[in-house]
Amino acid sequence: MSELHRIDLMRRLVARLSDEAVVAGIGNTNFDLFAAGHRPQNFYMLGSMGLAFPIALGVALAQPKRRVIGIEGDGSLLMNLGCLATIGMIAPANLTLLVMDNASYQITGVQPTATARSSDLVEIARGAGIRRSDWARDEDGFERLLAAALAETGPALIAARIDRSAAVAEPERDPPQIRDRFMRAIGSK
Ligand SMILES: Cc1ncc(C[n+]2csc(CCOP(=O)(O)OP(=O)(O)O)c2C)c(N)n1
Repeated sequence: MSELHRIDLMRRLVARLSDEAVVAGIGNTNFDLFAAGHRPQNFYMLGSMGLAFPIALGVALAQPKRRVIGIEGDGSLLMNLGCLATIGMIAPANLTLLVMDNASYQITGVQPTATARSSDLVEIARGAGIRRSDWARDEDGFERLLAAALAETGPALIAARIDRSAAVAEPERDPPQIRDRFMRAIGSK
């Protein structure tokens, strides 16, 4: 499996978006989502690991007609694997999960995570009941999986092994503003 370029993948995702809500986790996932093109329907989780997928699940349930995408790093997802079982059980049709796996806790010093040695987050997600869980093995595979996930009945999880290139931009650290702007953009405020 090749190592994909993080920001390139995020740009490919953002290029496909229209009115989807996107919830990105702490770390490079939210830096890259912002860098690839800010939109008010983006929610940037700050401070706590492992909350992108649970928040995305909540938005997906509250707005079943809207497509919702959650993006999480491997370190953050490993901290909160139980959310995969909840998502597998509830199986929201409008939810797509993206795992950006750089096999490390990069922003705190590149300490290796369990995916560097022994864990496979796609296998874990399948075991948790998210049957449509796949590795994007290259850029074309990523595009194909993403197109299918956004068009078909979910949930679906796409994971990519990514590089550790430096972030090029960061969202403003203003949680109330991020929350209010997101809620207005999805019509819930
Ligand atoms: C509950 C909790 N524990 C620890 C931290 C410190 N911390 C912030 S980001 C981070 C690493 C995140 O790793 P990952 O999700 O893989 O993202 P990456 O940095 O690799 O982009 C850690 C350990 C935190 N913010 N919250």
